[in-house]
Amino acid sequence: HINSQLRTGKLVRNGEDRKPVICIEGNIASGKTTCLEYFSKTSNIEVLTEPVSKWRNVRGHNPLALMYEDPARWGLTLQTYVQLTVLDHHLSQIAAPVRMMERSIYSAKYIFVENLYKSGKMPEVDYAVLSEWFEWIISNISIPVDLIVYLQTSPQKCFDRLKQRCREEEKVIPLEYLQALHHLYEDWLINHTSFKVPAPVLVIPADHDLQKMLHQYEENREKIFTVPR
Ligand code: DCP
Repeated sequence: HINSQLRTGKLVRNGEDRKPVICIEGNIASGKTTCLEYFSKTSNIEVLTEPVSKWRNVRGHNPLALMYEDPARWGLTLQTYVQLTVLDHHLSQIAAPVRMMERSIYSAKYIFVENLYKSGKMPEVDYAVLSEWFEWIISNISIPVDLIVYLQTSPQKCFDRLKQRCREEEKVIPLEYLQALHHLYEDWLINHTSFKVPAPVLVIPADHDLQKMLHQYEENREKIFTVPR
């Protein structure tokens, strides 16, 4: 079953014939990139990592750094650009029978924009404009997601990894920021108390060291690629 799905990439849903899309979700530094890298070695899978390099350099500007320096001033700027670049990923032609991608337009809105607004760092008018854009996009453009793989971490673990990887822009991130994102993720994907979940969720505990994580990815391979029909 898994092999035939991988070979043909066919997924028939609502009479529509298209290739399955799997989104990898999780907190900052939860290990999404490692997960995607691991599965990129599988043939017949196309892997799209997040366009974070674009967020650090748009025509010579760094909206990611600006957002961390002054979220109230630059949150809208970054999140508008994130929404565009992620939408571009969702809409790009799928080159292999299955697509795996980092995050989605949904988490950009339900986690990051929501967090900026809820924590009082985004003016209400900015939130309203971003929300109008988002609502327009998801009501007018088909953005299929067939499975969400949620890398579930503790905020403390992400904080430790963040300090280790030392990305310049992220040096200012406090533990509380990761805790807030964690709660938004849990309410969305585990407790189902906030926003509509666009696809079935597979939870993978992701606090473990690299070896154990790779082992778990292998153990979950079948579940991941036998995308629910
Ligand atoms: N970011 C943001 N708003 C978004 C998406 C991301 O402010 N809508 C920020 C958070 C991080 C940076 O962009 O500082 C990169 O975010 P990710 O968590 O998506 O990427 P990582 O590289 O941290 O993922 P991982 O370590 O899990 O591979």
